[in-house]
Amino acid sequence: MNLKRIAITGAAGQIAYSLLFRLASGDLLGPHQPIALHLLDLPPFEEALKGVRMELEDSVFPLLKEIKIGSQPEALFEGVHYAFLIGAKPRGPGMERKDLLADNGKIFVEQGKALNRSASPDVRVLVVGNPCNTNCLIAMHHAPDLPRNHFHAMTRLDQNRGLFQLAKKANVDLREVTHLAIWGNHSATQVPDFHNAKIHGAPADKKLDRKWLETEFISTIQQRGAAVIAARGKSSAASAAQAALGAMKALLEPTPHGEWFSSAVYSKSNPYGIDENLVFSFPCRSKGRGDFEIVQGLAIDAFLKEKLALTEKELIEERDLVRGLLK
Ligand code: NAX
Repeated sequence: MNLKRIAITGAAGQIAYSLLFRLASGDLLGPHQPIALHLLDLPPFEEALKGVRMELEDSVFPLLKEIKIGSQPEALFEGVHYAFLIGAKPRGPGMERKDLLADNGKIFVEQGKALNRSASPDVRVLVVGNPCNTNCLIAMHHAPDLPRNHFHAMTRLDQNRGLFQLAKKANVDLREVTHLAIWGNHSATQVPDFHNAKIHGAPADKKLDRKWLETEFISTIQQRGAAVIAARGKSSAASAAQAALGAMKALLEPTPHGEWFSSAVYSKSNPYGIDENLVFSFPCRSKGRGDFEIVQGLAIDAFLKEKLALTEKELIEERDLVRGLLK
């Protein structure tokens, strides 16, 4: 079997530390697919990457045939089939959102160009580093030779958080909660769609108190990242790695009939009237092998429509703030 190459940026960071060992053990591509891991971080972290490489080696994963480490995106993205773009600068004290957008945006200009030049043409890209929707828009803009539908930003963790809260409230097994889509931005304006979500196959808003869904449920999901930081002193890491795996895996396997998953994708020609030049989270369905479509024809009730407008507005504002990086 041909080697599949997987790039991970921010590879010395905490999400990567939870992700790499699972990739190496076959959690993404299965127990027969040999892989190479390409680990990218900033120059001061190359030493730390050596340590990560030693640990991967010492884990004796039979599927892991090669490990590359470094800080040059173009060299590290060479021939990669999957790219997890996790590395980004955290928001520092006193830093405004627009500063974070500008700083991190520059990273994704460089990485988009590098993917365009050296990744495999069928590469699938998942942007995790925040603000992930707009970073993804920037990366795809600078990779004009790669199809835009090969780029995703991660809202899978929000979906997973929502599934858990619905199952807990309804007191049902996690597997009984399905069809939960997240719309819009991976931020506090995101819209967890309880109207189309199902519990035991019936609409969640028929099974649970509508007031709870509109208030506590939505705000718990929107604020969950902050709640983890407040409790743990660090942002979500293992759950983010689990979500990143789930997000990429969802693209590779055909979605079971009638179901969907959330992913933030290019909004061109979307069937919901959202601005057509954003990376916006929609319910998606995979045809397998990395190809997907946006699920059409879902009913959006008046409450959710209003929320959708807010998250769309926020993404348009983010795009305006990085206008200079989208030339
Ligand atoms: P860490 O600070 O532990 O690690 C980030 C790593 O990225 C560091 O090692 C840093 O040196 C590296 N890095 C920075 N700039 C880089 C560049 N230009 N090229 C390569 N590497 C670079 O952060 P971690 O907790 O792993 O989080 C990483 C990112 O994920 C953050 O932006 C975070 O906000 C984002 N998240 C996104 C989530 C999502 O659902 N989309 C959820 C989890 C997480 O908050």
